[in-house]
Formats: sequence, C-alpha cells, structure tokens
Amino acid sequence: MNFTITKDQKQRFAQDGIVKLPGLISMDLLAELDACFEWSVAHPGPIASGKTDREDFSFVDNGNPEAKSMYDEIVARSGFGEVIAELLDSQYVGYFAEEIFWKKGRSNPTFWHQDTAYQPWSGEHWCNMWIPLMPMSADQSVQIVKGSHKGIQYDGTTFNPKNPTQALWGKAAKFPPLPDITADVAEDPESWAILGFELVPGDVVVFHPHCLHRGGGTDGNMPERRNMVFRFFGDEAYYSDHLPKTGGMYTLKPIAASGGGYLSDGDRYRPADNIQVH
Ligand SMILES: O=C(O)CCC(=O)C(=O)O
Repeated sequence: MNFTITKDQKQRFAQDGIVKLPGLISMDLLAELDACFEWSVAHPGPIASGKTDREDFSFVDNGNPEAKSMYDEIVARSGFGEVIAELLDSQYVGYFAEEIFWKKGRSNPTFWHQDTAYQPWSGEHWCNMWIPLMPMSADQSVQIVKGSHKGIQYDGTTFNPKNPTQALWGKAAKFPPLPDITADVAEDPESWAILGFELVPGDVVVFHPHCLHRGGGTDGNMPERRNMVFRFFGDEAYYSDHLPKTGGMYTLKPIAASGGGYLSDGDRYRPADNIQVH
C-alpha cells in the first residue's frame, strides 16, 4: 500500500481521536472489499440484525465467524497493518474483526455510543478503520465527540429506536448514563464538539473506539449508506475488566490468550483467535 502517514495525521488521531486518510484504498482493493460486503449481506452471521428485502432497512453484521477467513485474508494482504502501525507508532498490529453497515430508505442513525461499553478493551492503541463504499456527507458517515477517547466510560445503549440512550448495563455497572448528544446538539449545536468528514470511496476514517461516536441514518436526501469497519489493536492495547459479568444485554465470554490460558485484567490484548497484520 503506497501511503505515507503525515505527522499531522498522527497528531490528529492522538489528540482528537479521529483522522481522515484521503485516498488510502486503491480502486482494485475497493472492488474486492465491495465483493466481501456483498458476501456478508448474502450470508448474515449469528448476530446480524435487519432484513434487506424491504424498502427501508438498517442491516448490521458483526464478526461473522463464517466470514473470518475471508476478512483475515484480505486484511492481511491489504497493507492496512502497516498504515495502522505508522499511525499509532506501534510495532505490533493485530486485526480484530469486521462490521458491516447497509442502510436504505428511511433508517435511524447508529446511536451514540463507545465500543468500550461492549468490549473489554483499554489503552491507546485501538482503532476502527471506517471504510465508505459510496460517497457520503459528514452527517451520514461516522462522527465522534472530539477527544472523547481520553474521557470517561459512559454506559452503553441498547440501540432501542424508541429510546436511543436506554442503559445497556444500568445498575449492573457504575457507569454514568450516556448523554443524549443528539438532543443536546439539536438544542445547542455548540454543546458538543463533533468531528466528521465528507467521504468518497477510497477515503478511510480511523477513530479510537473509546470515542463517543455515531453513524448517520438515511432519508429522502441520503437514501443509501454502505460501509464496513475493520478493528485493529497495537502495543498499548489491553484486556480490561471494566464491564460487569452479568446484568446487561451481553454475556462476555472469556477470551483465550495467544500464550495459553485466558486474558485477564491488564493483560496485553493478544487473543489466540486474532491475526497479527504487522
Ligand atoms: O457506521 C456506523 O453507523 C457506526 C459505526 C460504529 O459504531 C463503529 O465503527 O464502531
């Protein structure tokens, strides 16, 4: 992959928690990613949500075990590992898994959340590579609260369309409730410092998954959105025991460590099942 990360891009990611890498992906690789996307839509995994056989839908698939070898293979030869190593200043880069988003017609945004309310992750060296497969406005693509990757852990959302801030863990955890950023911003556009980018295919956005972030919905003005996300971790990525063992929507399973046994609090994040890509 012929791409040099600039000092400014490194600084943006470290300080803001998000950076746009314009034109990172070649049209050939993009065509391959598009074919992977089509495969994922045709073969939803066990936790996929949304049906695509209607006018209005929001389809999301996440870490499909049947798709693992396909995504491991393409990510390993894509050159993304080198780019992430440079961006994070990390010797090691591991690849976690894919997430697929296809929204059409009238569909809700992906509500504000931090991935660390769902995953046992901590440390500086985590990133989501957010890849648009069609042109998008800043409002339609991913947006973050500037600098929130350095901030506190809020409760997660259950992604209930009737209640976008419904607590994921509630009393099972001591997290502060998720703020209603959408409502706050509707009342006062300056209430939160929000960053996002207009994108065309080939561009990539990289952001830290502890950032408060959301993805746009679709409507009459922007009737379709297709994108995929690849998650990576580096030297300073740790397993963290900050999530309750029970009581939320998810039961976290123990994660087998690459060195044997299971990951525990404070361990460098090196799962047996994830590949090294740099
Ligand atoms: O694309 C979206 O709608 C949300 C993206 C997201 O939540 C993520 O990348 O973790």
